[in-house]
Amino acid sequence: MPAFSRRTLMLAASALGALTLTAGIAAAQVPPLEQKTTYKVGFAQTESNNPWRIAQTESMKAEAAKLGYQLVYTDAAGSAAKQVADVNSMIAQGVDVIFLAPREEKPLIPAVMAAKKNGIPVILLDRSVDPKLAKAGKDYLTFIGSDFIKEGERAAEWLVKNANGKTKIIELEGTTGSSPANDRKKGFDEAIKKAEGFSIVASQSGDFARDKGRQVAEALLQSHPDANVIYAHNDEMAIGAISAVEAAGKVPGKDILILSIDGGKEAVGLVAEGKIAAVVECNPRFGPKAFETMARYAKGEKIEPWVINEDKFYDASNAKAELANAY
Ligand code: GYE
Repeated sequence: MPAFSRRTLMLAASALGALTLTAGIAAAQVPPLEQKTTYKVGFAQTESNNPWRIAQTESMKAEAAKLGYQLVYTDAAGSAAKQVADVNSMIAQGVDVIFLAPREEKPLIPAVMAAKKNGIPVILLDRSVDPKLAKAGKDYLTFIGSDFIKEGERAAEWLVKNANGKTKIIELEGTTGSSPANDRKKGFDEAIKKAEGFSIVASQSGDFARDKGRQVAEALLQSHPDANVIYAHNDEMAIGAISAVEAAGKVPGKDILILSIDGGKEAVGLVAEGKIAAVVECNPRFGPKAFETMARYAKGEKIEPWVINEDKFYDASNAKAELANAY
C-alpha cells in the first residue's frame, strides 16, 4: 500500500474517532449554562390543587423576583400530557433553564429529552423521573427534593413505636406513577413488613387529592371495618380521611390513627388537635435552593445528582410549638 494512502487512511480513522468521541461526549452531557446577570427561567408545575403546590409556586416566584429573573410559569392542571406540552412551549420560547416537577415518572421523559436536545439544562424539582430512562448529570442536571423512601419509613417507625394495639392499616397512595407515591409506599410497606403483628389491609390511590382521599377512605373503611390506622401519602388525603372516619361514626386519633406526609399548617394544626397522630414534613420551599443550584452550575461547579431536602417531623410532642413555622 503506498505510504500516502496509509497516512490518509490513518487520518481518516482518527478523524472518525474524534467525531465519535465528540458525539459521545455531547450525548453524555447536560447542556451548559452561561453565567449571565439575568435569566429567563421556566417552571413547569404539575397542578395547584393543594397548599403544598401553592407554597412551592410562591417560593419559586418570590426567589425569581428577588433575583430579577423572568419566570415563565406553567400549571399542567394535573395532566402529564399538558406538562409535556408546557415544556415544549418553554423550549420554543428559548428559556435558559427549565425547572420541572414531573407529575409522573415515565410520561415526562420525552420532555426532559427534548430540552436536552435543544441545549436547555433541566433541573427536576420535588418529583423525579424513572432512573432507568433518564439520568442525573447526563439527561438532566440534578433532582432537588426529599428522600421519599425515608419519609415512608419514618411514618412506619413512628407507628410501630406508638401503635398501642392499632395494627390494621389502610394506605392512601398518591398519584399513580409519581415518584413520591412509589417511594412513600416502598419505604412504609417494607418497614411494616419487618414489624411483627402489623398488616396493610388495603392500599389504593387517592391521587394526592382531598376529596378523592375522602372517597377512597370511605369505601375502604366500609370494606375493612376492623382497620384502625390510615397512612396517607399526603396531608390532603389525610384531611379527606378525617371526614370519612367521622362519617363512619368513628373518632380520629382514638378509634383510628391517621398518619400523613407534607406538614402544611392545616395538618400540623390537626396534629395539635389530636385528629392526625403524626406528620412527616416534606418541605415545599424550593426557591432559594433551586436558584442557588442553577447559579452553582453556571459558575462551573460540579453538581451532585441529588440535592436532598431535609424534613422535620410533627406529633403531639411538638405540633403546637411548630405550628407557626409550618407553611
Ligand atoms: O407531597 C403532595 C404534592 O411531589 C412531594 O406532591 C410532592 C407531593 C406532595 O401534590 O402534596
